[in-house]
Amino acid sequence: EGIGPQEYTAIKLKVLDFSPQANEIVSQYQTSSSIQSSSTFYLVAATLRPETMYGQTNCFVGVNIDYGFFDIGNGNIYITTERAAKNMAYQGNSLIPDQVTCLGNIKGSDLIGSKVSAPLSSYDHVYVLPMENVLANKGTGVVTSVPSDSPVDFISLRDLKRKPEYYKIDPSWVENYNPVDVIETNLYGTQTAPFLCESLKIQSQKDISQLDEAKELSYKEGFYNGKMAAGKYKGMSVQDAKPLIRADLIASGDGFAYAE
Ligand code: A2H
Repeated sequence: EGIGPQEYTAIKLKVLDFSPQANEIVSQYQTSSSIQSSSTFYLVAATLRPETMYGQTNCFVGVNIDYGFFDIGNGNIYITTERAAKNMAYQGNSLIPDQVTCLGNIKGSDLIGSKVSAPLSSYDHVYVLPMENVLANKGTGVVTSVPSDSPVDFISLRDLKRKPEYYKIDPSWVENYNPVDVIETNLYGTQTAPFLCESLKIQSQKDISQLDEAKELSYKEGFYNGKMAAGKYKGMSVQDAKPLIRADLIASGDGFAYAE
């Protein structure tokens, strides 16, 4: 992954409705007064491509990953791994206290089916879904999914659409969610990830090495030769638009800088 820290943008996906399992767990913490009933919850995802946020179609968690409810003050609770919450607290961000308190825990599997609001997405709300390739020790352990520009996101969403019963999800959480046109490149058009997955004949989210190859190709072409095909900076090069969109997300309170 190169030398030096990765500069992520943390994206706050506000919880609109918890899944029934998550609701049960949160209710218990509220009954025992660990969590206040008036709290606002956010799943916090870490991305290296803030300029793609227009194309978010869902949020991915790992079913076996342990997440915590972290009190960041003012009735706001972030759902991330404990490791990420500790890192956030160290980073001198004035919006995050130096000490974040863990108010409770939840497994990724219990978050599946929760309804969240994804900043800048063209979808009004998106769902929390399972992905096998989410790493517990990278970023926040929460991945926001952009299937137009991320090959692993595209293939994982396609797996869920093809086998909803195997992944134990409701088909309505995926069936009307499709890749959006976000970035245009000369080589791949506006659907970079679907194009590369098709040409490399990637079968499923288990094809790790081909997914890595597709990730490299899409990242290079999108960053160096891409033009925005959506949003406020439509027509601008990705290289120029990326820092502007990141700054906008931070200014609106929908995102913050996160490094590791
Ligand atoms: B990226 P790097 Cl459109 N486990 O965001 C697995 N993957 C994770 C993760 C975790 N715990 N945390 C973050 N990620 C993903 C957008 C995106 C990303 C696009 C295209 C490529 C891309 C939408 N998903 O990543 O290993 C996140 O997905 C490829 C560069 O630190 C994050 O950015 O380089 C990226 O991996 C960080 O991966």
